[in-house]
Amino acid sequence: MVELIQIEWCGFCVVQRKILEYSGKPFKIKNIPTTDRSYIWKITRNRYHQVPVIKDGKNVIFETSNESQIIAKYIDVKFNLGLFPRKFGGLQNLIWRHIENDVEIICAKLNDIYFEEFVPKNESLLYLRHKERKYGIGCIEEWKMEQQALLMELEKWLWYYEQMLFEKDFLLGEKPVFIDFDLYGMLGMFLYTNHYKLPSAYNRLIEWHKRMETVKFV
Ligand SMILES: N[C@@H](CCC(=O)N[C@@H](CS)C(=O)NCC(=O)O)C(=O)O
Repeated sequence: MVELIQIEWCGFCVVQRKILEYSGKPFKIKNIPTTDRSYIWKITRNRYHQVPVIKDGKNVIFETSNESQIIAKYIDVKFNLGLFPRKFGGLQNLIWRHIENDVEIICAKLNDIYFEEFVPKNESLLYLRHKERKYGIGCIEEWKMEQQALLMELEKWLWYYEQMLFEKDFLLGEKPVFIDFDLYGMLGMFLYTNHYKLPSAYNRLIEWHKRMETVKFV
């Protein structure tokens, strides 16, 4: 059985979790502490420390770059889900770059504003230190001050996706493909704290999101 090694609120983990749920096949979840990657380091034989990773029997699958979608492609092939149809080759790559860069960074900052609510107390120092080493001292306080501007920026990016849904149920057609799961994952991180909602004017995105909550591969 496939095992997903994850941190619950990480957008990239939500993507793979949702794909596995969509497949309808049983899978296991192993949550790891955000500040302790030793389990991943061990199973990847000292080659990787990020989440998500999946373990399928003896196979341990992880990404090799920010551009790769190795885990999603592995699950796609294993369960024949059709998430990477040839007709959308190249197009999906362009869109997932936007989702995993422009959309992801805003969702992550908006989520991190509330990190004290969901990161266990004994991990909060290392978590904060990790953020401040990457983004500079006081970054969380800065994002708190910029919260409204960040929400407006996210709304601007989400308008693209609202428009893509004008005449279809999913982003590229009548069935979900990888980018539907990718966007769902980043929004999963944005919505995780329950402090935010999708923009109320974006009816199609809201309907799409509801559809994604329950969609199953048939
Ligand atoms: N391109 C990778 C990105 C994964 C990623 O950025 N994971 C983050 C968590 S959201 C991570 O583990 N970062 C290293 C760290 O937090 O120490 C993917 O699609 O899985």
